[in-house]
Amino acid sequence: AADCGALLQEAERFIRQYGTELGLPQDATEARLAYIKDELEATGAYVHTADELAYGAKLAWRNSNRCIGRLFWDSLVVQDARAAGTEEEMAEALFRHIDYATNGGKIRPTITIFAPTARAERPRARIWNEQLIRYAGYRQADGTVVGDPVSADLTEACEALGWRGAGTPFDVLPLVVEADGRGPRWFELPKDLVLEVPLVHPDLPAFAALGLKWYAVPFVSNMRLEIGGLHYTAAPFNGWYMGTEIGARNLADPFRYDLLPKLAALMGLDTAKESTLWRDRALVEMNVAVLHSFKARGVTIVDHHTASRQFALFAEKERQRGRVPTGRWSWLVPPLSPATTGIFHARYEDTENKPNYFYQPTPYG
Ligand code: HEM
Ligand code: NRG
Repeated sequence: AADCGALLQEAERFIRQYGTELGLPQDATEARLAYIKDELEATGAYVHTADELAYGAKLAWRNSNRCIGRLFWDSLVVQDARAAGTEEEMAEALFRHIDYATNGGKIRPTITIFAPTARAERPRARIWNEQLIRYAGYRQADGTVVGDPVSADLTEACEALGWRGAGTPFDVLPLVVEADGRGPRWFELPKDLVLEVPLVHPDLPAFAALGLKWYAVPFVSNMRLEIGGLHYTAAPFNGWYMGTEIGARNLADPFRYDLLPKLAALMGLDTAKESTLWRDRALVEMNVAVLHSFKARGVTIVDHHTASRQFALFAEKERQRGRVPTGRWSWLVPPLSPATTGIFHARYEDTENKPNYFYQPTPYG
């Protein structure tokens, strides 16, 4: 009952914002608040309506200061999976999410929301994966990693649960989920659910020989969605990729796939001197290949110039609505040719509003 007051305050803030933005009659909001107050006193928690849940998830996206893709916040599709009480039911809902959102390449921004908790440190549902689809990383005796180094710890955790991967650089990790204090249990993803894009370059035929690919859809699955004081500790969401996430970071970072030296060699660049800008030239062609390959396969993707303009439009619309567009410049600014985009030359207030998506402790390792 002590922190019931804090929860009520958070609930009230959210319910009032919900009512105001959707133009609900004042007495409906007051009645809803009175109901929630009773529910909180009786049970220590309250239950969002399906509409509150859906709007809360959208608001959380709108408030995500590190996200450049927020122009489309109001079109998020919400799958209510609060009733999933077993690992099997969670896996089923996740498979459905992947299938619906992937949509053969015409990606639909979607979120699946599992059971909430009033106390974030006591989650009922958790997903161990950082993303529903990600490549394993296998630590080798010599300290190198086969696959994606970012997944090395989770890969070892999966192996400790009995999972064995093929050992290629692009093995899709299994889903690892916990429901209501049980588990974890792991589930191999059905192959036909995982859309991938083989990477080719529009005018470097030799590029294909690198044998690269990436998965079509980023499903962020390790963040906590907070709405009105309730914590949804399993609430995986997806939009589509901005090309630089793959081409300038995942495949290029020295601590990820680290492919710029290989590509530069393939391009015949002089890598003995930094001043040839071989890194920059390889980086551009890597990003050309990513955007070209996704488009060739009919998979939704956005380049960083278009995304920056979409973000400026989002900020403009927010101001028109009388709201302050918030953002974190260091994340919004793209990692390729930053100063060619408007974001580089803009400034945003990094105020953290709720509802929002937050980091939470890793449940393994
Ligand atoms: C971060 C783009 C949809 C929530 C990001 C980042 C990019 C991006 C480029 C930075 C990622 C990084 O540097 O690692 C997009 C695009 C979308 C989209 C192009 C297309 C529709 C969404 C959706 C949500 C969302 C649907 C939630 C409902 C977030 C959050 C972060 C983020 C919470 C911060 C992640 C972190 O801190 O690791 N987004 N996004 N985004 N986005 Fe979006
Ligand atoms: N940089 C990560 C993905 C982070 C989220 N990005 C999005 N989110 N586009 C990567 O895998 O490269 N989204 O929901 O679309």
